[in-house]
Amino acid sequence: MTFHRMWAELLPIGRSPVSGGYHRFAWTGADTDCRAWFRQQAEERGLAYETDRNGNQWAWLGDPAAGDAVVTGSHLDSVPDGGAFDGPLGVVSAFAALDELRARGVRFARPLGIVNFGDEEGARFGLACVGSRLTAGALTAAQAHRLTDADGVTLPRAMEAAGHDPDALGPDPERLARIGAFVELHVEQGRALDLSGDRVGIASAIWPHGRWRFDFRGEANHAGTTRLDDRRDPMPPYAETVLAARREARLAGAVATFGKIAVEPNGVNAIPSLVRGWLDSRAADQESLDTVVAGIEKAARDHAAAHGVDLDIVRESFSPVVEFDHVLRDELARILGARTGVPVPVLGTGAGHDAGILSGRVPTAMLFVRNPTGVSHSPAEFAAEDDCLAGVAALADVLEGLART
Ligand code: HGY
Ligand code: MN
Ligand code: MN
Ligand code: MN
Repeated sequence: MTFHRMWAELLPIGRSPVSGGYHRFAWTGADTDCRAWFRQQAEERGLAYETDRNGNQWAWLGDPAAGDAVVTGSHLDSVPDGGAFDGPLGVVSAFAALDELRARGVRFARPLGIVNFGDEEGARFGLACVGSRLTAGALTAAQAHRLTDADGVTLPRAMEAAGHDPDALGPDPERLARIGAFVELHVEQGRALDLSGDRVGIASAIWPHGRWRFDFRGEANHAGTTRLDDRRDPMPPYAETVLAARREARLAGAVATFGKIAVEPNGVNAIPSLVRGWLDSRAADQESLDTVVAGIEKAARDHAAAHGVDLDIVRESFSPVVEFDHVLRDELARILGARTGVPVPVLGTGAGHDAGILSGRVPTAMLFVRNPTGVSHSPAEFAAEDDCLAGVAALADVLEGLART
């Protein structure tokens, strides 16, 4: 099946008819449909299919027990109203690259695996990269069991409802030990390749990043009858905190985003009792990130106190800086440079990936495919088909170079 046909099959799953954006949250119906698609791709190609204890899906050519496997893939879930490419491009390209290598008659000396990691975006349970974190031991089973969605459904119940037994969640060191190299192809989530005029690039590093929950608690009261001086309104200190986040991030050359908010009681004529905002912040280095978050926290506390509002700040997740494996990165650069005759650009990114989680355990690298708008986590996310096919060809060359007899 061609890249084009695979892409067309996935395209309608979980797409909003209104915005054209995707709503493929872990263990929902749309995610289940994507997972069924993955399994079908594996079986059509005669690959050995398995779901691991943490719900990640694998397709194998050759016996993974032989070890030193070359693995590629990404994720199929999305953020709320996400784009078509973030995640699926890496999975579709993996199958397409395998088809290309079979067409070239390449014989592999190492097992070749294709993976779909579960719940990369964390859109439903709040934590990103749940499948890879569990596998790498960066999230314990007990912590995973406590993850709950906005409707109060826990992760284990959601898995169960989607047909995955959650009893065995936990680290999977034997599986990781069988992987000799992991290469994730991903749409670029910025414009570096567009600006440099390249179709494909290699990742150098992922910025450290995290998510923090700010709970501003005040007192609900009537919007018409409560004098301004008598209010304990959590909305103004929240708003001041959003502005402080922008200021602090700019000062440090970092980024900070309040992109999700919950208000109680959420009535147009009621002063809120609670404003809960989630901060996502990222910086090129740990020190800058610490400075930004400390500055935002201080501003939030000062403004909350000035409004007689209580404040709790909880760090919900954190991912330290990732430097991808230098040996593997150089190998990718050599393989791709030999093919095209021009050096392949190497770039860093502020986006998190399963590759970042795995990189502490397995030699890991990433390929990026040009995104002319630079937009991601939005229906406007885009990559031209020619560039996607260039990505497939690059991935095929890399897999061939790594796994050939
Ligand atoms: O970077 C992110 O927000 C997610 O891990 N893709
Ligand atoms: Mn993403
Ligand atoms: Mn992604
Ligand atoms: Mn009334």
